[in-house]
Order: sequence, then structure tokens, then C-alpha cells
Amino acid sequence: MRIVCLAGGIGGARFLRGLRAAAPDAELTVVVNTGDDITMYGLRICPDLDTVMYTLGGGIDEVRGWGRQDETFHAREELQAYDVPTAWFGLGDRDLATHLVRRQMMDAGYPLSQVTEALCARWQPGARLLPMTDDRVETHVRVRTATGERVVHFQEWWVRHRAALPATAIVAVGAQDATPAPGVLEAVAAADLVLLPPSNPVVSIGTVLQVPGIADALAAKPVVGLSPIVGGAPVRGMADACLTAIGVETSAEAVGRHYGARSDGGLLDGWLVDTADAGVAVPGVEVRAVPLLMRDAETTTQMARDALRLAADLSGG
Ligand code: FO1
Repeated sequence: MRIVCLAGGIGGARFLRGLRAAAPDAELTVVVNTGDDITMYGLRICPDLDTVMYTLGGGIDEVRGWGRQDETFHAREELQAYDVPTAWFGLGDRDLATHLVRRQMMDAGYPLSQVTEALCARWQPGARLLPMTDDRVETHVRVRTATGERVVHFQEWWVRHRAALPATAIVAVGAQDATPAPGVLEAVAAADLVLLPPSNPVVSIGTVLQVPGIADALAAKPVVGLSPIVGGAPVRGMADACLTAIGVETSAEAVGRHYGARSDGGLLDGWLVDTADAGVAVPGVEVRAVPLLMRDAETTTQMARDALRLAADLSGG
């Protein structure tokens, strides 16, 4: 079975680990958001690609959910000692090696998709990781501050300000001019199923869908999504701040309606919500309530099985 997932960072990566366990024989392709990427100290940092790669490859720090396990932050401490203004970003010493390799390969002319393939040769994630595009796309956030509005890079909003500054717009700069990375459209065309993991629906899944061609490619495929919102709150991260910025209520129902029914020009055939949200209705979409809190490997694997079961039921399988 060929499955394509669109994914962002931590939530998506953890779900993918469960999916790999639930469908060990499936051919899994992950189209990863690159709108969170940022250039810092001359390095190209790709948080979502690295989080998926480390999580599936066994190198992730399980507590943070991002960056490397057994990490140290000596370089960051030195940057702080120099009062470097971007020292708010937690670059780990082990993680730095990934960015150095990426920078070296990109300077040699390799596109991000080939860099990702090279990095995955070490990590063996057990899935094919594709950036959504090899072109430069960066999510920027217009925020309201005491002295007026200004635009900051997503990472500054997310990490430095913990998304506490009210966002009046979230823009994936460059998305409209980007083309899907090599292999993305082919993987979707060949897929038996597309899954939307419980990633941030705005800055992760939403950004991937802004790359021209990707949303259209999904329209031809069965799509099952899993709600990142449980009981009116995001399972992790600050998806509520992002949803508010685009005027969508923070609920499993509102996100399901935001994605919309594939039969009605939207995305979804099926929508998994948590048991806390049983009774949610999304017109044109088959909604099923199952436990969605990824407490451990078993619960995560089970919710992946539930997603596959819903897809099978929808296809009459
Ligand atoms: N998230 C934080 O909350 N604080 C950090 O200092 C931080 C550093 C960081 C470094 C590399 C990396 O790949 C991810 C990092 N993240 C950090 C997570 C990242 O900001 C988010 O995971 C994504 O951008 C949103 O999904």
C-alpha cells in the first residue's frame, strides 16, 4: 500500500512513527513543510524536516520533541555570551552538524530534496522524506505590538515570543512561486491514500497546501485527516494562536470544516476526532471519534490503525 502524508513538526512526526508501526509494509512518503525554515549564522535550518528525520530515525529528543537527544548547547551559550541577537534560537551542538552538512551541500548546488535524501541515508527513517518544494518559502507573521504592527519570521514569533504576540496575518512568503519538489506530485499520483497527521493546520499542513499543484493533486485521492485539536485545545504547540490568526475557531469541528469535504472542493473524505469531541459533524465528511492523545507508542500506533480503518471503510474495503 502506498501512503502519502503531509507533515509539519512534532505532532506529525510522532504520528508518522505510529503509522510506520501500524503499516510496516506500506510504502510511506512524507511531504514536509519547509515554511518554518530559517537561515541563521549562514546555515539553513529546516525544523520540520529535521524533526521528522530525527523522530523516525531514532535521534530525536523525546522531551522537547525537536532537536537531538543527548544534546548540549555550548555553541548557543557562547553565542549568548557574545550577545548575538538571535541566540534565542536553541541550536544544539549535535544538531549543528546537520545544518553544516546541509549548508555545504546546498553551497555545492544540491537542492534541498537531495540534501534531505543524503541526510536520511544516515538516519534511515523508514519513509521517503520530501520537502514540499526545493524553492525558498518562509512563513512570516504580522504581529501587533505595543508600538504598532510589524512582521517577524515564524521562528521568532514561535520560539522567541511563544506565539504570544497577537498575529494579524500569517504569510508563506514565496509559496505562490514555488513548485513541488521532485517526486512530490508523482508520489501523490501513485498513492492509495493520503493522510493529514495532527500537525498544525495553518503553518504546517496549510503551508504545504499553498505550494501550487499539491492541493489539486490531493483532490484525486482519498484523504483522511486527524484533528490536532482535542476538546477545544491544541494537543501541543500553539495551533490555537495560528487558527485565531486566520479566523478559525480552535475546535476539531472548525478545523475539519476548514479543511472541507473533498466532495465539495475541499480536502477530506474522513476526519478522526478525539472521543472528547464525539458528535462533531463536518458536512460531506465521514467523522469518527477515537482516542487521539499520543501518550505512547501503542496509543499512537492505534490511532494510525484507526485512520487506516476509516480509509478502508470509506473505500468499501
Ligand atoms: N523550538 C523551541 O521552542 N525552542 C527552540 O529553541 C527551538 C530550536 C530549534 C532548533 C532546531 C530545530 O530543528 C527546531 C527547533 N525548535 C525550537 C522547534 C521549532 O521551532 C518548531 O518545531 C517548528 O518550527 C514548528 O513545528
